[in-house]
Amino acid sequence: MTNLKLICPVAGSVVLGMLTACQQKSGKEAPLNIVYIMTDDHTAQMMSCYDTRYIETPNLDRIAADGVRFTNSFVANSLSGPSRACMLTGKHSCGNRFFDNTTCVFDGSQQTFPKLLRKAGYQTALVGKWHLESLPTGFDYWEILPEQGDYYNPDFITMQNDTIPRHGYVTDIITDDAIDWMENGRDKDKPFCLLIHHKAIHRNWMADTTDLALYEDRDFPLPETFYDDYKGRPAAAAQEMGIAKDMDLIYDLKMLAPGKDSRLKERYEQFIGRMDKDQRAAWDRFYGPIIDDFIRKNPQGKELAEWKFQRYIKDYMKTVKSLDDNVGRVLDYLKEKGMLENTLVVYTSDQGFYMGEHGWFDKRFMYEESMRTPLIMRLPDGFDRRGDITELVQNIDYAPTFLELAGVRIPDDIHGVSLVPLLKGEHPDNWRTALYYHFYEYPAEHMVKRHYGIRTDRYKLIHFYNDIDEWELFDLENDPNELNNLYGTDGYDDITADLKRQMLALQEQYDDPVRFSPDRDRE
Ligand code: SGN
Ligand code: CA
Repeated sequence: MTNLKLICPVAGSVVLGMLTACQQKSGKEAPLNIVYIMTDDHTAQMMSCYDTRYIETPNLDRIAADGVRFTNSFVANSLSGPSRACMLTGKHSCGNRFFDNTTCVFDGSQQTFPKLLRKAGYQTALVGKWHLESLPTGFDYWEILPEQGDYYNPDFITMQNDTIPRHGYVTDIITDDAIDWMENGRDKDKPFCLLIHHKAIHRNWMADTTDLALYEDRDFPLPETFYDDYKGRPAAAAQEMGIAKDMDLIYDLKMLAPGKDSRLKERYEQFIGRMDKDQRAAWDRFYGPIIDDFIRKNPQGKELAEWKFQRYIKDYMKTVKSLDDNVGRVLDYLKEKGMLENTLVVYTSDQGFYMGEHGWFDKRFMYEESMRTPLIMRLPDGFDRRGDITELVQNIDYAPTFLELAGVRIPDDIHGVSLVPLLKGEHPDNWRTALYYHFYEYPAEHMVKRHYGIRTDRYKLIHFYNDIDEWELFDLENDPNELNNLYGTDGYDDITADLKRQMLALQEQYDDPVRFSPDRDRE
């Protein structure tokens, strides 16, 4: 058993001393390392350990095969910055005060799990996407992308606050740096927690030139809800993230041709302008014939919508390929160094994503595809649990999980719950039965209205507010695609009242000042 809490049930800064003492005493126990890999916008539909309709991800599947797959894993606010703030603090957005990507700066003086681990003697490092505006705190080493970063020849901000241009493809570079830190950068006498946080697979899905030719011989099935008409769901109708109406032919789908223009053309030209001669030549060699064919066929209407879907899903999958390969490199490194036995490897994303469901790309909504996020863990020795964990879990749970694994006391103000009992095969009777969600970024890109809500195993209740006042209720068992809004329909009054009561209890528990008002509801 390598669970330190069982060996050394002590807290705070004394832990490392105790670890060493414990290690010496038992002669074999080594503190657990944590390698926490997170990608951007990687949705479970695009991992073969979750969904076999599309891509093969053999390396990600290795993580699940040697550990566990969470089948009910969700975020608290489906957007990058907020999601990262939730996972660092273990608190909902109202607790960490990072509500949206556009107006917030993360207060780096607040409590985070890397800080607590570091205080307990861990070496902590972060490489890749950060997206929290202020510079990272709580890490012995960090190197981050500015904002969203670039796919090709990206700049990195270093601990000296220099911006350094790097040559190559972003997923390779982040992985190189992460492995280099494990090999050469850390104090090998200490346990470590390494955050490898990728830019991939964020919009506009620019694959490595080595992967461009993949998946071109296949046509992928349209999701069942591709032609959703949003009946009874005005907030869903108001979004600007439709593949047919909003996805940009040049920026998103790379159809740059003389005489063609688009709103985001200049942005795309900046991205490809970063490429060196060889990268650019390979890019043009691949997209050139597709552009010619597109111009010749000149698809319109439904045909154009479906053509866009096929291009989108293929570019996305090619970008996943490099990610999967690079996760394989990290696993191979850990194996080669004999470190897999005492390292927890976590793989997740900052949120889920729409792959054409409801006709969309992007995320933000509390609907299933974007509230869900993949979560798989390769477990170290001593944790025999395998297969699926079905309990409701959320990204606020990672911080307390890592703390418990490191033997650090979980502070009382953390909203999340440690997943360690689940990893040990327990099914605690008092596990949560409902999740709270709150999305704030509106008005903003993609125009998804502000909303909060509650999700239980069976039902989801959402309140869209701000410049709209609309409720939605879904029965996830009978309507997994969330097409039929039951709010206010006959026979659902008691269920709705009960969900509202539970939701208010969560809003009070998490101290969310923007909350449901039962008094107004009765008016
Ligand atoms: C960018 C994208 C959006 C995306 C946000 C947030 N536009 O602004 O499509 O929703 O990031 O994504 S782009 O024109 O810049 O590509 S997040 O994952 O970082 O929250
Ligand atoms: Ca994201």
